Amino acid sequence: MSASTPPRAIQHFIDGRYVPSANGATFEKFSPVDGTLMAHVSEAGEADVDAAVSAARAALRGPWGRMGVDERLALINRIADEIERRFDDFLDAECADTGKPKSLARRLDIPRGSANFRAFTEIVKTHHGQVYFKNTPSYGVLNYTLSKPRGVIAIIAPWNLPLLLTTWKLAPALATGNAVVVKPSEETPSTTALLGEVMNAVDVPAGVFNVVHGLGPNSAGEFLTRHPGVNGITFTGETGTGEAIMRQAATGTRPVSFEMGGKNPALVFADANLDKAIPELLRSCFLNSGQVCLGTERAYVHRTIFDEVVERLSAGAAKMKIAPPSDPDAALGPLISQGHRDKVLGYYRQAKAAGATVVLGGGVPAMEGALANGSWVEPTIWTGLPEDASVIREEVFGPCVHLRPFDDEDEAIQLGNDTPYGLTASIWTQDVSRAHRVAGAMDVGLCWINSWFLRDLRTPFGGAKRSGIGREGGNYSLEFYTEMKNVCIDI
Ligand code: NAD
Ligand code: 6OD
Repeated sequence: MSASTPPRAIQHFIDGRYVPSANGATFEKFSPVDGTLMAHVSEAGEADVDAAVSAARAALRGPWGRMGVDERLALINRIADEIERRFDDFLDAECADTGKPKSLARRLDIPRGSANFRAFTEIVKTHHGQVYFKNTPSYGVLNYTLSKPRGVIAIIAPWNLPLLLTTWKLAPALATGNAVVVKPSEETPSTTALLGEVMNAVDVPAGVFNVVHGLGPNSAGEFLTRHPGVNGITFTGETGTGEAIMRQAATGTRPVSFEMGGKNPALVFADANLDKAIPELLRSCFLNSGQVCLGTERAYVHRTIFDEVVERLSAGAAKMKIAPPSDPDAALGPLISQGHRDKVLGYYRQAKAAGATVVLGGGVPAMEGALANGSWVEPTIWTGLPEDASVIREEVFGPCVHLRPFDDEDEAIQLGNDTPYGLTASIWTQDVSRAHRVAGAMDVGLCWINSWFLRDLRTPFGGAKRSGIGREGGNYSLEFYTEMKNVCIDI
C-alpha cells in the first residue's frame, strides 16, 4: 500500500453476495506500515447483522442442512484447495492489513488458513459417538450418542493472526454442518472478506458463510453476539472483551468458547540447552512483534545462567531487522495500529518509571520516509522489576519481555503461576523428570517443553484461569460445534 493507491471499499458478505451496510455506514482502515488510508469498510448495523443471521438460518433449512457428511467434507477440502490456489492474494491482503513480514505469513498464517480445513475434514471423518450396553433382567439397554450441528455460530475474531484464527473456528463449524456469521477485527477485514470469494468459487451454498464488518461495543460485534438467532458464540480476543460477550451471551443462554489473553512464563532451568532455547525464546518473545497470545512476556531463569541468557537474548533481539512486509529479511513488522502502539509505549514508560533496567530497546525505531508514519516500536528487554509491576501483571501484547532470576524449582513454579492468566508456559530443561513434574504443576492450558507454538491440531487448545473457557482442537472443537443427544433403547 502506498500513498498513491486509492483506498478500497470492503463490504459485508451476506447470503453469497457482497453488500454495503443498509444505512451506508463505513469506517476507515489505516496501514500499520505507513499510516495511509487503505480502505473504507462497511460498518454493520442491526439490520445487516439480522440479514446475515437470517441468511445463515435459511441455509440450515436448505441444501446445506440436507447435505450428507461425505459431500460436505469434500466441499470443505475444496475450500482448502481454493485458499492454496489464491495463496498470494491471501498473503498480500494479510500483510497489508497487519504489516507482518511476508516471510512469516508465508510459512504460518496462510498455510494454516488451508490446513485448518484439511485437518477438520479428517477429524470429522474419523470421529465416532459412544455406545453403552447394560444388561437388564429381560435382556438389556442400548445407549448411543448422536451429534447434530449446533445451528448458527457467531465467530468473533482478533487482528493478530486473522486468517489463522478465523479458519481455526470456521473449519470445524462448517465441517460439523453449521452455518456461520463471522465478525473479523476492525483492524483486519481483508482476508475474511476474501473468504467470501473462495466460498462462491467452490459453490458453498449461499448463506452458509456470512461476514459482517464493524467494531465491538454498540456495533457489529455486540449486535451479533446479542442476536437471538445465534446458537453459539466462539471468540478469540482480550479477556475484558470476553467478559462483555459473556454478558451478551447470557440472554438466551447461548454457549461460549473463549480463547483470551495471556501473560505466559518461560522457565529456563540451569541444565537447559541454551543453543536450542535462545532461538526459541527469541521466537516466543518477538514473533509477530510480540502480538501472539501464546508468547512469552515473563522469563524466569536460573540464577547461575541468568546473565548469559540476558546477554544472548539481547544480542539476538538486537539483530532482528525491523522492516516492512516485503523486505525478505524483515523479522519485526509494526504493531497493528497507532492506538496499540500508544498502549505498548505506555507500558514501556511504566517499566522505566517502576525502575526497570532497560537492557534493550524501550522506544520507537528511526524509520525512513513514509515508514515514519507507521506504528513501529523497538524490541524491548527489561530486568530488575518487582513482580507487582504493571508490565509483569498485565498483558502488553508487544515485542517485550522481563527476565528475573530464580534459585530453585519451587520458586520458578510459584513465580510462573503468580498471574491471573493461564494460557501457556514453556519449560527449558534437559532433566526429563523435572520437565514432567513442572509441566504438571503449571496452571495453564498448554505447556511446551523445550519448544514453543508447536501445534498438532488434534490436541486440546485453550486457556486456564482468565485465559479462556473451554477447549477447541480435535474432538474438543466437535463438542462445541455440535449438540449431542443420547438415544436409549430398551431391547
Ligand atoms: P479484542 O478483544 O479487542 O477484539 C477481538 C474481537 O472482539 C474484535 O473483532 C472486536 O471487534 C470484538 N469485540 C470487541 N468488543 C466487543 C463486544 N462488546 N461484543 C462483541 N465483540 C466485541 O482483541 P484484539 O485486540 O483484537 O486481540 C488481541 C487480544 O486477543 C489479546 O488479548 C490476545 O491475547 C488475545 N488473543 C488470544 C488468543 C488465544 O488463543 N487465547 C489468540 C489470539 C489473540
Ligand atoms: O494455533 C492455533 O490453533 C491457535 N489458536 C493459535 C493462537 C495464537 C494466538 O495468538
